Amino acid sequence: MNVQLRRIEADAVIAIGSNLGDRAATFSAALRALAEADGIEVTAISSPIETVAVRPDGEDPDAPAYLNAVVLVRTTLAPRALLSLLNDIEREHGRVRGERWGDRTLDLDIIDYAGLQSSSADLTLPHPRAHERTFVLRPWAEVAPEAVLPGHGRIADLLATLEGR
Ligand code: PH2
Ligand code: MG
Ligand code: MG
Repeated sequence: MNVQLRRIEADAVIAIGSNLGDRAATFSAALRALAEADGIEVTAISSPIETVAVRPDGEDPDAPAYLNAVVLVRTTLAPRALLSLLNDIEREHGRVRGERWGDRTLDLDIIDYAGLQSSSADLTLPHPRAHERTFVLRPWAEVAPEAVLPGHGRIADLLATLEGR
């Protein structure tokens, strides 16, 4: 008997950010690492956009500017396995964890995982601040204009409100 096991695939949304070093080179390397990882298929990559750094107390035009983009994937990895893969890729690209919202060579965040809503110490889904971040919503809307952020509604509507449209 030929039994084939097919792992269940989920759609996930990953945000990528960098405001230190050669941001474009870091993006390319991180995207390559994602595409080559087991259990991940990259289905769309937004255009990279340059954005003003957001700190806990608001935008900081004096901080190095970010490059931000959003990547859509299909994955057989469970949320925690995906998170640990992203943490590994961050580490391989010189990420040192320091100050909250501090400058970083590479940040990879899970924004949405199959519409799941869940919270634990190491992972909250969807990303708890995605709904208020134009640097996430704008590139996401480029590759998935009809997308919905669980608990918050259509991303196109969230973006229009944030951008005062
Ligand atoms: N990420 C942060 C904090 N601030 N600002 C911009 N513009 N882009 C980011 O990706 C970003 C940020 C924490 O993850
Ligand atoms: Mg982040
Ligand atoms: Mg992060």
